Amino acid sequence: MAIKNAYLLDLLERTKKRNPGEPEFIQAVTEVLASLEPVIEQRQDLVDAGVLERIVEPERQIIFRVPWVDDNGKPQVNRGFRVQFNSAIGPYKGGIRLHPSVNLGIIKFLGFEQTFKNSLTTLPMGGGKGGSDFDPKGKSDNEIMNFCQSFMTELYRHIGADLDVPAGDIGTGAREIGYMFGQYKRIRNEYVGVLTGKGLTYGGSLARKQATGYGLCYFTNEMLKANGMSFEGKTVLVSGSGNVAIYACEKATTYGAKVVAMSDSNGYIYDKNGIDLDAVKQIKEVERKRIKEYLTYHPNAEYHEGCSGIWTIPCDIALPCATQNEINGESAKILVKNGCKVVSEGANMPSTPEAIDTYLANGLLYGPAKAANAGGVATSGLEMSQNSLRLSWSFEEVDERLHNIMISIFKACDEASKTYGMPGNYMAGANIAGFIKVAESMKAQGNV
Ligand code: NDP
Ligand code: 2IT
Repeated sequence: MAIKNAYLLDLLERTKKRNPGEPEFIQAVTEVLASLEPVIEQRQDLVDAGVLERIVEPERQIIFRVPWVDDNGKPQVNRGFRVQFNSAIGPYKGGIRLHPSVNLGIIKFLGFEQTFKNSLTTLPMGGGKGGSDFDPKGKSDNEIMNFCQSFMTELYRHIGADLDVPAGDIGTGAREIGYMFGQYKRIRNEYVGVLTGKGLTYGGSLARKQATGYGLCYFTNEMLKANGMSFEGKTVLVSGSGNVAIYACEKATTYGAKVVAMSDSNGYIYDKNGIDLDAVKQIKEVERKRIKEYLTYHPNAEYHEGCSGIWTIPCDIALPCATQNEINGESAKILVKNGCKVVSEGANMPSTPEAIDTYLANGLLYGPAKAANAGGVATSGLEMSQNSLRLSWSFEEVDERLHNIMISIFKACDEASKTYGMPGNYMAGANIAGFIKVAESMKAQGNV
């Protein structure tokens, strides 16, 4: 993924200098700029319009204090973020991550990726991301509500149904979105689709919960078909055991695959008979416990401490659905050695650059995050449409639209990879196809 073009190299150097201490952001920018080399060589007009300089600079970055009170009456303070990255093709759109590792660089990498992902969905959404270093683990429901209300008490002034529409991400599910929505409505005194991933009784969309995991499998299925393969009879690893992982496991199983492992940040379970997803849902969605509890349902399954060990299990298809950089070069080599043929990303940027180089050098099919996991935000876009229409569509209707969007995303990646001389490199295809729409829109709208 080395960049050779002198202009892009210089831009990358300037971006590094301007954003010190943000390795994830620089990693995401480097990957996209490297993919854009063949485009830039043909499109001096985009260089002249300053599109590249502008695309790596967020339009607005908001950092704020989030004070809240814990169950012992003790004041707590977290840091809140919202990065409004790019509004060339629509209102800012992207999730809110609640995890102790959250910092500005992580939110910027996510917002940058989101810009191209949202472009690929075919829907009119710009890129944004937010979050906090708040750790939801071990907090009571009351503490979660206190935090979410305080977070929204600042965030409300920066967002809006036609301005910026946040949603879920790590640590933010329907419960947190519900508390944030309630607080927004109370402060603004208006009932609008300002958040997506809402509960089904108050404006949420059917199939949004399933959308990222299902969409990942729809995309992967297209990629497999285009290369004469299928999910049928394949052994699959799914890392994580949160929203994306659970519904990726469900759809892969429906397609005839056998998912044998899942994980959380403490460790992974291996069940050679195939994961019992009802047990995982009970542990994770209902009880909010650790994946280790799986052994109480299936004592013959194995549990191992440490999450990266999951990649040492032999598989045909790996679906990383936990977090960034969860597959490094070494894990990628082990996957290849054990016969893995496909890596398709549910999480955002789960593969390090060394891991991606390993997939491409060994001819694996590689479904990059910004294309493969776009089903979640695409369905958020469908939730926004339903809210604007004041209608709600059936599960089947939303799921069919999602499926068609994922088919069109695969086509866009495939076609761009061929047009720019890298057939089968869906990472380059996704970066190029996502970029072109945003770049044309930025050029057309002038230097803003
Ligand atoms: P959840 O909070 O529902 O689940 C996250 C899962 O990943 C948990 O099992 C969690 O384990 C694990 N995890 C989180 N951080 C780490 C870490 N540092 N190391 C190892 N495991 C970790 O989040 P989602 O399922 O929503 O998100 C998963 C990924 O998918 C993220 O990369 C997110 O950005 C991406 N994504 C999410 C979309 C959505 O619609 N929700 C859409 C597109 C992408 P533990 O419980 O131990 O923390
Ligand atoms: O990374 C992502 O695409 C998400 N977390 C979903 C964002 C959204 O607005 O639904």
